[in-house]
Amino acid sequence: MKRLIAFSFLLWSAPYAMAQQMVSTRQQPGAFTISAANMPAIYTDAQDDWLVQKAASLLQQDIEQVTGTKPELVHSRTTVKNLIIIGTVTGCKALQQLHAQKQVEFTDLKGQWEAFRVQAIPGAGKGSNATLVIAGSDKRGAAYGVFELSRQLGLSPWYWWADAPVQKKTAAYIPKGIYQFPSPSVKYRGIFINDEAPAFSGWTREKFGGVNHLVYEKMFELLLRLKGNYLWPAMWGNAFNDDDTLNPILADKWGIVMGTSHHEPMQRSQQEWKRYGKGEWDYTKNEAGLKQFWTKGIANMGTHESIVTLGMRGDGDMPMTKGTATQLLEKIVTDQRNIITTVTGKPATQTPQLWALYKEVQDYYDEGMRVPDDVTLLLCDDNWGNIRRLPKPGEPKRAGGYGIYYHFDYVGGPRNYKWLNTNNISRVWEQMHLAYAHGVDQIWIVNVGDLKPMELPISFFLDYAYNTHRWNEDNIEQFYTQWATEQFGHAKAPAIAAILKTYAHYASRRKPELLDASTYSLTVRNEFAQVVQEWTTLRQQAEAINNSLTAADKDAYFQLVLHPIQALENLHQLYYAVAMNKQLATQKNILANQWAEKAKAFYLADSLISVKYNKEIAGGKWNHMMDQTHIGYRSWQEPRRNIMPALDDVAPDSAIATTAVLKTQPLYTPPAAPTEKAVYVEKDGYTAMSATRYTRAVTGNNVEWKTIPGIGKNGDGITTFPVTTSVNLSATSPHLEYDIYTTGKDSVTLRTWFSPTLNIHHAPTGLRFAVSIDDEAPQLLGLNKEDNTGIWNAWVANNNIVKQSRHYLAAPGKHIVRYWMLDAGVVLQKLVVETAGRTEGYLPPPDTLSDK
Ligand code: REL
Repeated sequence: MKRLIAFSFLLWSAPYAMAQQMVSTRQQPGAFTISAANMPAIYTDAQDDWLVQKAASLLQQDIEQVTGTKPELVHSRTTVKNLIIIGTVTGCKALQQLHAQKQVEFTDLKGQWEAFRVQAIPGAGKGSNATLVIAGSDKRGAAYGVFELSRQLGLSPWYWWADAPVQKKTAAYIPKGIYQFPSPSVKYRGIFINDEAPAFSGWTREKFGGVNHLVYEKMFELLLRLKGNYLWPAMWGNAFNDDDTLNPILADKWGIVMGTSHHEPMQRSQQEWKRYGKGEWDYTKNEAGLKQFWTKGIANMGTHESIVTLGMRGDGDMPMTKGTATQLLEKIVTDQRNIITTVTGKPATQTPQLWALYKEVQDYYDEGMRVPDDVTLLLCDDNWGNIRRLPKPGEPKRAGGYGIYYHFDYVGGPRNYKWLNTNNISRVWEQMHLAYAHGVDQIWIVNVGDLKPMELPISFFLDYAYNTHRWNEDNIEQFYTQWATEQFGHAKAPAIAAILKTYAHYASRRKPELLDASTYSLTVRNEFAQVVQEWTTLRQQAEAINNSLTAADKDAYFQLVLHPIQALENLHQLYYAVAMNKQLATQKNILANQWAEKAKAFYLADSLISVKYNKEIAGGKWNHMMDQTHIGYRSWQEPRRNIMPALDDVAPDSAIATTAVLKTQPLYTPPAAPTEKAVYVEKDGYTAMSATRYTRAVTGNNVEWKTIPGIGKNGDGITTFPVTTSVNLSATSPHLEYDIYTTGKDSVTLRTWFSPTLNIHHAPTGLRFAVSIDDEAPQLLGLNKEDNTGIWNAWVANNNIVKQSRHYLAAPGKHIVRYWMLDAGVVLQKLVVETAGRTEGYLPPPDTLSDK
């Protein structure tokens, strides 16, 4: 037993980098069997938590879906069958007996947060029953154990929300042994349903009669299957606690920790204020009215597990006052905590709370405002997936720690993005890794819009929050394969994963809402045609896979893979046709009219693609989920309906050309992956190099250079690890060298392309780096010190920060470009030396490699 304890402690304390594989399809001696012929019963202690019973009944359904046979649910162990025993270590007597008999050991599970252990115990002798124990340290731990088993048996967490096909099997085996799942890396891991009109609200109205407990129960189940535990509910016209009294009760039963969004304090929604608030939403004028309103929020919360949002913003998610009223906000927080103490009858420190440093609220923090140490500081991104502030390395720890509020969807400037998933998980990983490395491990919550079609990034976000040791810069792209396997099975996964990866790369170049006929250049490098061609190829590949699938896979495949590709290929075709129409019309070329007809056909096709999603897939189950408008933006706010872009018409009698075509360059073919060191040469007046294809990497100061695959607008990116280590500039500080050969000389511009990382430590210089060519002294540059909306708009719209510096080349020929690392967190994608003129175009130019 001592050895068992020592062994299990070792496993327990070690972070686990790999998902623990427990289910096998290979029969082996002593393995616990789940099959039609040998179907175990599912046992729970009738007195154990409601969620344990719920998880057991869901496992019953899951096993039936996978094997075709429904296991029995029992509360007694006097059965002749093998048993799956599910319970919490504190609430399941059978588990306690097995522990007393030294058949299982879970002393170390007690008191843990959401940990669980699965143990397969063979029958002691012939005819005696085998047992599979799923023991949770608490109710969520037990539920996670059950859903981990379901997932490994072949039931995706998205089986309902995306019709993911069940990976049926006749038998599954859990080899004898102990499978450990320690507490998650991040304590609270959740999603925010937001910006939910027209899609989610239209869908819920039709399918559930509103945003009520019927849809929330589906969501709670999904969250647990994804090992999440936290939710900010829909709040556009919706009030979780007020709309349906079953909502909060069921959330608590399901073990979902509830909050309200960053600007809805004290567990009361904005809608409740609209419905019941008395007086103005202004603490200087209506302190009593607001206190009364908030007191009710905490009273309604009761003992339901919650995280209370503190502070206050202006009504309707607006800044509260002009400038920063620190004293006022400090008073509000103090008063709110007094309410919490009075209503709960416990010190405020015993109720989890957060203060969100969203938009202008961060200024209060930067100007010195602090909240009590037990309150979690919820740091935020810029609504575009770029984290704004992180604790400085070495800053004293806070009892309430730090969290991140992140976005996969947004309503606001420079433009809403609500339609499709455009989030590249390489960047999500890089930003959330940066956060975790800076000690942000208390709350991770992400705005997911309508929930669909964010299935993939939601899975990644919650998976990574659950176990931050699992994903890193070397294996991040394997997430696509793992995810595709869970949805479509092993055989199809590699091909589907490749499609998903390419999609993420292309879709994240620019939000579709920001695309128009002028985004890509028609002439420079034939960029627009090139981009359209890439989408067409991807669409053809995705359709070829679709044609090889069985009917059972097709609904899920359309939702998760094919739809966004068809929709975005079509949208690019539309804007390309508009661009061609305009360009040819300026030349009075009659062919402009043909392109106008094409554009109209693509505009129509856009609706047809949405109609297919809404009406045809899964028998119309997702009707309205694709109601979001996305063509015809004139400002940041969405158009009420899609609007066909304006076209030009060339009257036949005014045409002066019929056959002239645009002057374009030949389609650019990306170079094959380098087998040896790249040699860069000047072409068309510039020399371009991918940051990751350096000639030499110089390490030092205990930092190393690592590639982040797929993070770039047109490829990979490079950064330094550890991401918390900055260095001072010296001859030995870490740098990358690129050998280039130019034909030009004299004054040149070096353009460096970066991921749009923000000034996370509020440094007056911004995050620093330096560049030099040949023997000149390195020029120190700040990546992101600019703090104005105009520049930031360009960063997020272009999904890049491009910096430039001037250099002098004494002669044509060989030169060495050096990029010096100073601050961590900077992700470099591309360098371009412009010897003769600017390299225009939306995408960075392709590498100018030597032909030799
Ligand atoms: O994306 C955000 O965080 C905010 O714009 C939203 O939280 C906000 O509540 C908006 O949907 C409406 O008020």
